[in-house]
Amino acid sequence: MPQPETHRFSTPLEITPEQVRELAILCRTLAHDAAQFIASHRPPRESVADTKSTPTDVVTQMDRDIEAQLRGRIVQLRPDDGLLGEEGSSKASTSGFTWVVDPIDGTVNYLYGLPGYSVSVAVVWGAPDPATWVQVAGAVVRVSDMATWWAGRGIGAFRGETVLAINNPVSLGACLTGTGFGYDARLRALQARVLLEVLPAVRDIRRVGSAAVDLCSLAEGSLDLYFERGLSPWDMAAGTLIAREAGALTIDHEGAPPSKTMTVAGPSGLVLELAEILRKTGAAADINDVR
Ligand code: LIP
Repeated sequence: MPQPETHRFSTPLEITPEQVRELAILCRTLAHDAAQFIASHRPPRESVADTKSTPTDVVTQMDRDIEAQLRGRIVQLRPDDGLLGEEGSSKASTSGFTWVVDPIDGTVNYLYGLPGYSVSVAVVWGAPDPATWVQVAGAVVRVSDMATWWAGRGIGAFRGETVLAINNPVSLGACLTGTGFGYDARLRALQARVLLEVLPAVRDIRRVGSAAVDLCSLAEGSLDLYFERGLSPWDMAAGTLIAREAGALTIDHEGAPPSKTMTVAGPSGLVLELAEILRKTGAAADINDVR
């Protein structure tokens, strides 16, 4: 008798390294083609099509067009898989696999013509929820220079064909640390307070504007450490896998899997040190309670 879908998704993932690699290469191809389209079709002066959670959380027509293109290709190539996209795509999975896509991560950079934006494509096993998903493969392509980072579960992380490995700085004080800020002014006020504690403890802070690029920069050693509150599944689905396959520990501030509440990534000892500062500063506090 066929098992209900929920039962099937709770079964462990059984997949060979060759199958993981095939999925990783598909992520890479989809992200690469989308990035190429963006690079060749960006109008000289881009404009805002709409806003989402707050007036500063913008969406452009390109975000929507790219998500529609990714959706079309995924449905055609992998009809049984589910889909979750930043611009609203949501399709249930009947295979157990779900694609988690961010058509443009770093939309504000895209809008202003700054280089830190990317396409992120990942495939996960189970519900597309960072608390429970099994990340299988993912790719991030930075549009400005077509830098391509990709990884598969258990097969490593790569930039092009180069194997990636994180840095191992001697102390927190030696860490160039990436972070980002949310779109809600109350959250930003809290994030500014947290920075008062973090900034003196690290080498310096970088705010590039694309969480996916930050996590890949960590993977290749152009950042040492990364933390951010407020990431959605599509911001981190490919990036946290790439960082982990390059040797990073990826957790929330309490040691659970990364979540919207907090993502901390880097060498394990330093991640734990930074997580402790984040706990002490109340970085994950309810923003309604923050004064
Ligand atoms: C953005 C990020 C950025 C983060 C923003 C936002 P979007 O994604 O990746 O680094 O700080 O809060 O989530 O909205 O451009 O796809």
